[in-house]
Amino acid sequence: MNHAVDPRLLGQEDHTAAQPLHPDLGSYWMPFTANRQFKQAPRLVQRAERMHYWDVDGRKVLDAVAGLWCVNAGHNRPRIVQAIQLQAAEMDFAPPFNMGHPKAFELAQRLTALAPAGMGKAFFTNSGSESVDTALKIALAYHRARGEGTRTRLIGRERGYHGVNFGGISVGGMVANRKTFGAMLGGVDHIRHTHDPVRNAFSRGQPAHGMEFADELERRIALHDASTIAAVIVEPIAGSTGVLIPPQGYLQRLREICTRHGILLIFDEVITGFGRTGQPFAAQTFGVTPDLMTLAKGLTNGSVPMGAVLARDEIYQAFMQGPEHLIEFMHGYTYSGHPLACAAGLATLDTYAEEGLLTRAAEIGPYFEQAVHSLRGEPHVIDVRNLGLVAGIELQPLPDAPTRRAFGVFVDCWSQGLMLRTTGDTVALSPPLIIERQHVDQIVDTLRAALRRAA
Ligand code: PXG
Ligand code: PLP
Repeated sequence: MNHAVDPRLLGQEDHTAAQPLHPDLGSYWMPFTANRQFKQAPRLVQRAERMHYWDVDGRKVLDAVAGLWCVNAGHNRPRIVQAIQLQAAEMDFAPPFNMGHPKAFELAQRLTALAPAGMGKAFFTNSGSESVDTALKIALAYHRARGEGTRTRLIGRERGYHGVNFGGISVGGMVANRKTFGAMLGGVDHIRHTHDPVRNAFSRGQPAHGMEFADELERRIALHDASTIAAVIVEPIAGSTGVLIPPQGYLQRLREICTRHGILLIFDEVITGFGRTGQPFAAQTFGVTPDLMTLAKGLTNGSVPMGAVLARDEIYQAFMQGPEHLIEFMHGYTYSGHPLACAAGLATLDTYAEEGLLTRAAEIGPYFEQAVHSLRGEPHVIDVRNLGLVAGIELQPLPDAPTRRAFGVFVDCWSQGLMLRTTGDTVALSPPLIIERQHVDQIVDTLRAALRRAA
């Protein structure tokens, strides 16, 4: 056996000499992918650094989506890479039930210190989907622990995305993600989405119209009675369904209604967390504090899978009753607080802090806003919306072929050295927070040219 240190660990690798990798694609059933289409013309990346990927043929590609809304500090940041390497060598795994390791406690402490005041408890998961299901279970168990076990209903929103587990798709509002999977959770209802292009197209920041959409919650409460409702879950900004920015006053009104009726408000901040909106969390940007907050993605800068649920202290305290030797919340994952993920999370928070990244979107946001709104008037563009370092550019769908126009733009941009994301007929931009003006220019110039070529 060869025990020599791999030169890549010593930073001595010559990337120009890297061999192209062209594996057989047959066995992998790819997630959320048109498998047959992809395998005919695969897009395979092999290496990444800061704002860029390199594909298996060595082509450099600018990353305008932070991987998948997660690599907020940019790729392969040395502190994070090193923390993972050191942790892997020191301790691979620690059982999370009735055992612990210091980094999990330290990360919980550091994370809650970033959160709105009063959200002092962190429960660890391995993904956003698990965070959502965990938060829904906390909400149900919380009411029961307080003697309000009739509060079993959950309320989501149309065009919400809350991951792919059964709880998440039940409260979610993406038809395609739901329709094939049967009855899902019972006792779930939805309020309407906030997209209103007739009144709000080409808004910069929060749109002016639509605060009253929150009043639908009052109607759901009137229908079911507050005593049956446990929680309402929304994304502060709906990401996956096309970057829908909340109208001014809307989240405040949701908060006010929930508080008045004793209903928990859950913010799903899987995308909006960790600096995307110009503050550590969108709750702070919008000045609305939820009761529970779901996190993932930027928590480890995308480097090791990890999610978390942050809870208000009173919620945790409601569970801390009964005999002390009994488990208070019957829930947890084998990999909750995994050492590699905790090490990556701590190094990620260090990187964010050292470089001021959690507020950087507020600094470069105005330049980004100006640039994306310059696409107004380009072919097919029917709306541009933005906040912080996230934007949606909505295209007129091709007649009888929804999504195809945007997907064509995505493929074109990829061929021109730019990776973006499309959802439906909306192009989504959510670049790493280390982005510089020249990258913003490259993104908008490349996209503009692709729009002018688009069918
Ligand atoms: N909640 C929100 C708000 C999300 O955006 C999840 C939960 C689920 O997280 P996991 O880690 O289980 O994937 C997400 C994830 C897209 C896209 O195309 C977005 C996500 C996932 C996949 C695709 O916009 N966000
Ligand atoms: N399925 C089986 C058979 C298991 O034993 C476990 C965990 O012990 C799980 C599923 C859940 O796995 P995880 O804790 O990684 O979510």
